[in-house]
Amino acid sequence: KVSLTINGQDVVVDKGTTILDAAKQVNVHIPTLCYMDLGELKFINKSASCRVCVVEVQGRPNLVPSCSAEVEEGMVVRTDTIRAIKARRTAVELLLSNHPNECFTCPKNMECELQSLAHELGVREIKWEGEKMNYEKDTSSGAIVKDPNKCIMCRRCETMCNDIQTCGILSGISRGFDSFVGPAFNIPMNESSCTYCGQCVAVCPTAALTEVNHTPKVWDALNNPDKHVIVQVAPAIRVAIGEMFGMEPGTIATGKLAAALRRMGFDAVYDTDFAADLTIMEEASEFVHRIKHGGKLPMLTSCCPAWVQFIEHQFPDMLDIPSTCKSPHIMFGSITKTYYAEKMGIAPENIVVVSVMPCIAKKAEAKRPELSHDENANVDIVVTTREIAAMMKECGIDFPNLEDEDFDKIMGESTGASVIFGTTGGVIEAAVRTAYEWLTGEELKQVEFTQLRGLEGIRQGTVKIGDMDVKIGIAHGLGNARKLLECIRDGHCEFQAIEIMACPGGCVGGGGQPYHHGHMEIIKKRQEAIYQEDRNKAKRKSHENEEVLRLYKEYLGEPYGEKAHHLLHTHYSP
Ligand code: HC1
Ligand code: SF4
Repeated sequence: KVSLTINGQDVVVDKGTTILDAAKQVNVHIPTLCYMDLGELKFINKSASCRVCVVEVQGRPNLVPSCSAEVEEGMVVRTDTIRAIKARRTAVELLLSNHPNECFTCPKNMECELQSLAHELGVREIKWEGEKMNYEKDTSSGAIVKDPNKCIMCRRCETMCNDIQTCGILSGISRGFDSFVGPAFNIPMNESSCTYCGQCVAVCPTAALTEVNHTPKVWDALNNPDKHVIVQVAPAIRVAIGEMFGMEPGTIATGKLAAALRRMGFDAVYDTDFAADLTIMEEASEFVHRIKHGGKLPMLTSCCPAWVQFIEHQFPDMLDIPSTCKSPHIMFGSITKTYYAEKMGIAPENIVVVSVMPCIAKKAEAKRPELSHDENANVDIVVTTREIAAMMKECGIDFPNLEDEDFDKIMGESTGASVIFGTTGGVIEAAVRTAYEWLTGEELKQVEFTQLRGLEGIRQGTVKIGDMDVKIGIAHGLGNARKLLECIRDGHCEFQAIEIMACPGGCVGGGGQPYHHGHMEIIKKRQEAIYQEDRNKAKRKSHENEEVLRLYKEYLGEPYGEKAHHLLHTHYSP
């Protein structure tokens, strides 16, 4: 243990603790900017490059960055001296001196950490007029916008991309005032091996990295009387969107979400969860088929598009393990423009499918040519949780006070199995609930497979199905995915089924979700809410979804049959 004083208060902490963490224990707040502590992910960005967290330590001539400096016995720290306060303000003023300072029109307005700091530190003027950068914005990916002019070199995105996701796309480019973070040689994002996971966007403090704004397309569709505009919402939206309206993280807002979307003027309000149940019908069938016919094992879930990009770029020799199932929201689009179009008597070309996703990679996924029929994309527009919430605010919707409503019929029913898609481990748990009953012919009484749950980066469990021990592996975050795949490729790990999600926590931690500013406990609360929503459901197995069963009976025929293959399955290319 080490004893020290901070602003005159005694504090005793473990050796190795930083001054910043020691200060938290006596409720002394020290502002930070480049610092990022990803809690359970056990990653800390403490490059100390921004100098916003400097404090005064008695006996030291220079101010000390509290995020990286460790406590020492007898240390006397002051965070509130004029010198420390002025130095912190100067650090922010310097950043602002060559920042575009177009806050009114910036996509990060009111969510920008640099802006909040300027407020918190009492910056009232920008004393220096530094040279501004004048780089082009990169929108090549159709998913992520990179605006180097707003990069403050905090390098949080680099930590995310390189250390956690192990994608290695982002690094420092150029020098001095002109420096920013981007792909090597500043090639366009779409020419890099970026997966569009959006985790760099999730941690960027400014608008140097944001999602491409697709809300104008949604407004246009909603205002076009010739278009029938259908919206679907992903499992992870309902447990996060409340945060955009000041509700507590982990608030379940399913009914309010349906009500708000209806008020916005969508012609039909649907749930991707319906399609998640449909996905399980196909994925569990494929799994049973692979087991019975000596097919390739392990089978890997395929609903995460960043993960699909990752395996295509990084493990092209393993493209026979992902399930061929399209992701649920793409299945939904495909069924909407065939089954629903026929049922409602609407021409598919007049239907616009809007997906509300917690994910940025879904924007790129929807553009994949193989995910369209007759040049009509299965899904037309993808907006994130943040984008749809912004639209609701523009519509003047008082989200927290809305009365709950249900999703529309025909494709709006869902089971608990589909809800848990939104968190790491959920897709495979949902698949097991169905595969168990199909393989054994017995009723599964205990539907919760707790050994598959949690936030450990890599988890494994064995599920007994009849006389078979099915070994299951789960990874979230692409760095963990890489480890799991390498282990399989090297022959050190043997699994029958694996689930991989690119984002920490799964979709609840997606790059399009309300900014969590690195607070992993928010992701944990969203995850708990997902499991609660599963418990709230009367039906908890996908193959009990009546609307899905009707879809097979009236239209698709057998699960994993010919028509299902044509509409619900895809392929991958290196
Ligand atoms: Fe997901 Fe999925 S769960 S990928 O994590 O399979 O984005 O929420 O919509 O498609 O259902 C995301 C979430 C989402 C799909 C489903
Ligand atoms: Fe890296 Fe993901 Fe950002 Fe692409 S989207 S640069 S892979 S963190």
